[in-house]
Amino acid sequence: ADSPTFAAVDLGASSGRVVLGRLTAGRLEATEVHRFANGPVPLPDGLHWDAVGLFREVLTGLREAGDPVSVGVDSWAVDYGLIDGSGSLLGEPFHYRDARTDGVAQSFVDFFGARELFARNGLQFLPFNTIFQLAAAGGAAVASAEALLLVPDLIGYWLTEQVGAELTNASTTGLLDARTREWSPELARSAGIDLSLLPALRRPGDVVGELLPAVAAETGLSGTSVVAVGSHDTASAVAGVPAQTANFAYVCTGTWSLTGLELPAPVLTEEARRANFTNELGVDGAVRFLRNIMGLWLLQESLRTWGLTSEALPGLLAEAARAEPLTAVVDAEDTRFLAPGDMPARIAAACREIGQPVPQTRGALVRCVLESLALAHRRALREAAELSGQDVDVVHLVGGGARNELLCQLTADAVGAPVVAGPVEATATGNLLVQARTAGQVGDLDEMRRISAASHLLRHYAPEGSTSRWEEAEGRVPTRLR
Ligand code: LFR
Repeated sequence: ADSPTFAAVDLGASSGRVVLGRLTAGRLEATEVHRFANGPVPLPDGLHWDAVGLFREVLTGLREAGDPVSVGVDSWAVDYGLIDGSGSLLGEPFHYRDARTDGVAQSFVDFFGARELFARNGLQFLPFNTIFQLAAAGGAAVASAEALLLVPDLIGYWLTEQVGAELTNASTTGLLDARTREWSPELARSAGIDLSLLPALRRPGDVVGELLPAVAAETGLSGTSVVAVGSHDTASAVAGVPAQTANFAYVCTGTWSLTGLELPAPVLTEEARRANFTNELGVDGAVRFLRNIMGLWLLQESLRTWGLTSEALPGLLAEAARAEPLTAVVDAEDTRFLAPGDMPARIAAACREIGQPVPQTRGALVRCVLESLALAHRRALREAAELSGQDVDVVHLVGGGARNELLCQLTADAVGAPVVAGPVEATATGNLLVQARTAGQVGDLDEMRRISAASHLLRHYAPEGSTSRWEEAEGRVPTRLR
């Protein structure tokens, strides 16, 4: 008989997909059966996600899924839906790029104390952390809510009617205690919510439940269960990194560049806080010690400003490859780039502020974006190594950016270490492998990574040139210690 199949639902900020996978002879065969667009929806009260629309796409994908033994759902982090006592969704979830947290997050931190907060939850200061979103929303927004469900848990609820909070994604909310790995009553109180709003935690690999009859009828599936995976997409991506050695770093590229190390324990020092590192949880309890770098959002939003689609990308990247190296770089972690809007104008303003030439052509601007990302990867990895004491021998660049040869080469050059690029679908890979483990087919994370390495064509980039050019460029971008 054929080996069992698994279905991964992977919801990204700009697209979602349903991917089928099965293990044969130590390799994962994965096939995408459905892909759909995603993005912010501007409503009068702010930027939202179309969660119900996403669920419909999930059902459409599952209809194409054949006969999987299980389904696992992952998505971006921090955003949530609220449901009331009868299970109704109380409004479309807000998008993390919505401006309602502007200023609120800072005053929350000023009040709570930045050190105290970091010592408690171990999280990087990002204005959209769930804890700040709740503080911005205010008590009235949650008054009639019974449960707060992060996006993959909301989709899981609609598939099974089971309520829960998967741990890797819970670790991005700012409401989890970094030491005990349980919801923190003090943090909940500070966000103005009742602890009971936060559902019981579940772990990657736990069975969430069986598909509801209506879902089974709609998709034609029977006997399929929903399994909790690393439901934070970055947790699944890191599980899917094809690392073969212990001293590896990762850059998970997509809308963001999540750049850092996997560690056995969180780094909660004052130095780590000031360097704005985060300690998120990975599959099997590993710590993802990383920084959020703006990522390919800088490029996506520039294309949108120019009225171009991704079809224009190959031409622009070719121009960028020919453009003069390292003429202008900006801080790719600057939150001024967070909101949707005119990206080239913001990049130009950032260049002017630090006395650098403004890129004069689209090719030069794309080069500026990619070099700024490579520079941010360099800085984050060096600081991660310093703060954790763990060396970096190789950088695994996974996700959509692994297709971008210029980004991969620039990253190798800037970091001064070899880059192994791929898989593009690291997140779906990690999602599927956790399900395969629940089915008894896979062992530990090391084995998952061996399977990932054996299943994908990986590209190797050796560093070229001296890193001193990058050192000089780094000197032009001020650090932002907190
Ligand atoms: C990447 C990601 C990041 C998270 C950001 C916002 O897709 O999940 O890890 O910080 O989206 O949720």
